[in-house]
Amino acid sequence: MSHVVITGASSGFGEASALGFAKLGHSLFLGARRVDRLREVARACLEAGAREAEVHELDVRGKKSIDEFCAACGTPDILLNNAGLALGRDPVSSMKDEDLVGMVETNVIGLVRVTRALLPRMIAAKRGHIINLGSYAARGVYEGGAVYAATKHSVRVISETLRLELSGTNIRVTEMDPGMAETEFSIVRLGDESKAKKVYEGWEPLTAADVADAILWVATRPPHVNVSEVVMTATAQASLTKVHKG
Ligand code: NDP
Ligand code: 8X3
Repeated sequence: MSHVVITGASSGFGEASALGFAKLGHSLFLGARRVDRLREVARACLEAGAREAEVHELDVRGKKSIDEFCAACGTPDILLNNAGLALGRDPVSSMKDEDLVGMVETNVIGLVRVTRALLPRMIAAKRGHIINLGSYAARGVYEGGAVYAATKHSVRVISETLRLELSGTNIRVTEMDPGMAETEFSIVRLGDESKAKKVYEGWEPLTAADVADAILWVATRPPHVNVSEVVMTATAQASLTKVHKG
């Protein structure tokens, strides 16, 4: 039985992974801003077989919120740094300042602060697994995605650096880099459900369950095996800018 801490567990990959870990009988500590949604996820996790499922409000853009969450969450065997978002599709020349700051604070600063708060306990326990949600966008660029891709390139750099810094501690670090998946991601990014739906029309994107499957696979390898990076896309997605429709 492992203790699994998940940031951004109120929807998408975080929710699907929580359910997957629940089915294995693990204990869960779930964070996000939408606590009502978290409670529903926790209830489903307990029904699915989780040993425990606790929820705690978490806004990774707030240091105090991170400190309170991390004070309450115990020592993770598995830390899934999943909370993240894209805001807008504007070019650099006209992107909103709030989108710029929102993506950097959430995807980079929040991820590092959560990791920094929990690592000393994991190091003392001489075990653990950090799984960071990067993106296929950590491996290339596209117009209207400069800052989102930059934050995900940063996550990849942080994952690589952690593997060096944690050498000899018995802590594993995995970078998960999925391509386009139909979650609430595009609703958050575009601010509109019908625009979001169009992103996935006419082809079959990844689902949250597909990505959770891969997360569970890396987390269930024997302790001496570290899956460093996972790059996965829908079969129809050949690159960041090429999706086959129809
Ligand atoms: P969703 O929008 O469905 O889920 C995002 C999760 O992150 C939600 O639980 C949300 O919770 C949480 N979150 C966002 N901001 C904060 C915050 N400030 N504090 C705490 N939690 C926050 O999207 P996905 O499941 O698709 O995204 C999960 C991760 O995967 C993200 O890092 C994303 O960048 C990445 N990704 C997504 C891809 C996709 O195509 N869907 C592809 C590759 C990577 P709440 O709003 O309740 O706080
Ligand atoms: C999300 C995938 O291609 O929209 O991380 O940037 S993409």
